[in-house]
Amino acid sequence: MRLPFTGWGFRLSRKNPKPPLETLRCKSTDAAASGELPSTLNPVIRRVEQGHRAASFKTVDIYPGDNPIPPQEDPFKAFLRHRNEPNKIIREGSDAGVLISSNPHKLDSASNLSPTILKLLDRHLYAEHNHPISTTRKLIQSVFPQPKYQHYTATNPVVTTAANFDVLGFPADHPGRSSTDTYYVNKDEVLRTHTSAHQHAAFKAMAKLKASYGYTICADVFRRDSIDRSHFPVFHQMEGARLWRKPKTDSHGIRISSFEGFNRRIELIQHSLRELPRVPVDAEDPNPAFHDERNPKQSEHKHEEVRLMAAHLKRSLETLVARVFHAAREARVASGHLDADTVDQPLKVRWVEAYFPFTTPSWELEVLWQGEWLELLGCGIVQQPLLHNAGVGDRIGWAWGLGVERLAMLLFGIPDIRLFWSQDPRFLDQFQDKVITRYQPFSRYPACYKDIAFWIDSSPPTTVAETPSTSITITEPQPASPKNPHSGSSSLAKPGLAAAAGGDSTKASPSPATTQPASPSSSSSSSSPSPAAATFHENNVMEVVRDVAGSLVEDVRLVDEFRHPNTGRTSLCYRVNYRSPERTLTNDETNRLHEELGRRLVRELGVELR
Ligand code: FA5
Ligand code: MG
Repeated sequence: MRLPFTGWGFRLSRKNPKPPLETLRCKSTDAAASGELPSTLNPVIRRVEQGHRAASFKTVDIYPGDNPIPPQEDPFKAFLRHRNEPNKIIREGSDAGVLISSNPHKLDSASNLSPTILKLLDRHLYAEHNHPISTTRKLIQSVFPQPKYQHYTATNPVVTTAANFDVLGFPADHPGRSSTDTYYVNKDEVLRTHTSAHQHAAFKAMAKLKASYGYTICADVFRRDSIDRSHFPVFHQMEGARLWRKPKTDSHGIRISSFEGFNRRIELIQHSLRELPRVPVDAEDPNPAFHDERNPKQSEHKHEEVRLMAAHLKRSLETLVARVFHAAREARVASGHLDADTVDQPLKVRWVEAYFPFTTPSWELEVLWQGEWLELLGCGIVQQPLLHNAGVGDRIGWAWGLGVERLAMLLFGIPDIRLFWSQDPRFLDQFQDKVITRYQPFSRYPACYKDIAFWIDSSPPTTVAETPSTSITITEPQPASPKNPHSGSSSLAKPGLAAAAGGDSTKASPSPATTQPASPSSSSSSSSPSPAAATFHENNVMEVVRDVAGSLVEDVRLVDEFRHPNTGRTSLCYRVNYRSPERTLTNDETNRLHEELGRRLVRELGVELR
């Protein structure tokens, strides 16, 4: 069944967008946009003071042009280029490095890349013809049509820590910066944790684009996270923004005063709002457009501007969600999974106040899907210093960022996030470009649960970084229900303050002083046990599991935790659910994996098996 939407016909200018150089290139017909992004900017540091939300926004060069080989290139980097073995950690003497997207990177003591994560680079699922991630991207882009919106993809996953965090005003102690949450290439570079890492570059590009007032960016993003059916260390995000500039002249080209310019801008936003279609969405939105303490507006912005921009942002995103869910419902009806009556029920969504360092006020959008609130996206009014630093300080506007898999799972009825990475033709052959079809499970292979228990410290007291899943309750693993891909994943919808770019704000993050980044390719190289006490973090267990068993593990959860009354030592027991989405695992195979997991946990995290 083909989607009934208009807007599918926009031109995708490059079929296989694999630019050879540092990326985030405009894929548009606008000549100004088709080259490199601007490479120089004066460093400006601005501060905005908003009570506890004080933040600093830095300007740096995110895209230093063509990344030409410097005349005096570091010999080891030259060696990496010469070896030309992409996405593989190469060691030579005391040096270690990796070639990613044709760029050599040296590793250092901050590096925590693993072979497993490196294997997942360069897949570019968002550009793979017929792939559900690619179709979902195109569906989202169709809601924000060219040429008013430029559509970008960013193939090189390595960004500077400045681009990922500093430019966006992330506080120094934000949990997203922790090495337990983020993949560090070295102390200055990370695998991007969100597409917002490219906001600054995209805003800089907008300064040159007369015909456009917004953009979308799609890319893969990387987070050291828990393991379950809706979390994978790589997933896709899509980001969008829309700006309004303050006119300097009236409709006859006659110069107007700054005051008049403000009034005209309000009229422009009003006009854009009126142009948006009204969609049949039942939206719960109990909060005001902004709230001085909880969700403040920026001092530069007028009340009316914020009210109108918030309304425009929310209606645009409700339109997006309505389109996606309409397509999902049609596919369900076509496949006999839903009767026609259910189709007519209005879609239920709710707006929740949120916090992102780079927007204020901010919100998250949740959708009621099969009885559960599911978080789809974060959004807000762009922090003005960010726009100033990108050369578009005369404009104001909104931005959003969403998880593409979250939408794709709902659209196609795909129950397990690992399936998106499958190269099994029984999966891939089910999908066609720009066609929403219901995923037909080709088989459900048996699960094999195995527990692993260990002491995490040799001497009291121990601090276990708290995560939502580290409750002490013993839970029986929930069998996956193909009808409800999100059953048991209540962490998907968490009202309250949101954490941007990973680093769940509900987690206690280890302080920088006690944070112990894994050594380069921690999983394979470290032979001396690191002290587990005080530095233990659940995400490190997840990372070892991923390295040992890759996508053969469906989920991992803490099922028991206790403190020994005499010694004060803490014991944890994790249940690892081995299940391949593509074949039956043998007992021997899972036993071998599980034993290897035990050895690696001892070696790399310094735990003591029980
Ligand atoms: C961000 O990453 C912000 N950069 C979004 C943003 C952009 C806010 C622009 C304001 C302006 P967050 O960490 O909440 O926010 O992630 C955004 C979305 O990505 C989530 O709502 C969810 O749909 C998706 N997402 C987050 N973590 C995962 C994960 N581990 N697996 C799959 N999808 C995820
Ligand atoms: Mg969030």
